[in-house]
Amino acid sequence: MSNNSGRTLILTHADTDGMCAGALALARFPEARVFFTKPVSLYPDLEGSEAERIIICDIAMNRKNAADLISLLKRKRAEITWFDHHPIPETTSLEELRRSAKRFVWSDRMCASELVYDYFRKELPAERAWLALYGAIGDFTEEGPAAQAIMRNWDKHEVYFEVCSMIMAIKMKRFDSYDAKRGIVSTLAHGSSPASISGLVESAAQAVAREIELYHQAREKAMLIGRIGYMKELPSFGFRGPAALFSATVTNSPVGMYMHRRKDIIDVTIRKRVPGLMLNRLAEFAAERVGGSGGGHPEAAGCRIPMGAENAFLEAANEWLRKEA
Ligand SMILES: [Mn+2]
Repeated sequence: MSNNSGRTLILTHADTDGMCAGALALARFPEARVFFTKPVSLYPDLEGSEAERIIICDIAMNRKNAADLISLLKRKRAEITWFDHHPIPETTSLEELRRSAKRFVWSDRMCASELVYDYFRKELPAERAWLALYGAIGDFTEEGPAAQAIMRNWDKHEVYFEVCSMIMAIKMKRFDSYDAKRGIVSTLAHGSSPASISGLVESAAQAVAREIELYHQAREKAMLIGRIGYMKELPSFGFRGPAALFSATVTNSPVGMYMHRRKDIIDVTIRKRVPGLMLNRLAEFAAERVGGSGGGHPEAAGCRIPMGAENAFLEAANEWLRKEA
């Protein structure tokens, strides 16, 4: 990160929920600068910042460096407010995090955008509630009571059109860079609609066409081990969630996975088509069995595992399914 001298810094996740949470924070602090980060890069980003106020949105606490991050939170002079909804790793606790950041706003029932909206709602225009809904739809929490209470005020179809245009468009090259995403965040913070962004709806339509093609590829290529359908190595970066889901759909399995090699590790994306399964637990269990790491949400999870461990990983995931589901 460069030029860290501004007063307010927003550090957020580059997915739909993170962008909407960041936009809500930016609507509250319009002079803030927005940077995208990830759990692994939060520490250096925080350490390098001289901002007086730092708002962290939608970034999970990393279990591996939790202790370092907590001591950094305590050391920083900045007023740090951290909004998150990812599971708290067992290497720390909610109480410890609440003692360490100035404010640690956490729930496992709302997405980050809903949390930020709820926190600043009195200082925001009423229509910024749309961003809470966009984030909820992006992160699959829109059926929760908080999102439903907001949704009743608005035209659902319009809300879905806007956010789904954005969700699909950021899968395409034109909108997947941090600069393009910063542009979207600023548009959202000002109250303009995602679909009004030049080229966004066209990119969304292209993404939809690619996704339909992906479904047809899944019908040909998806494999099955136990109760898990999976695919490997498609030219589909940005489409890993649907690749995992379609692998489950076409093999009539409860769980689907997509595996993608990056350097000497395998990135695994996991989705499900049955209610109730805690995919984050499955990911943790099966990845740790083969010396990798995993996590995420009950609805959508992911792992990194060593190359060559794919079959042992799938066996471990099936073992978890036999025990837990
Ligand atoms: Mn999120």
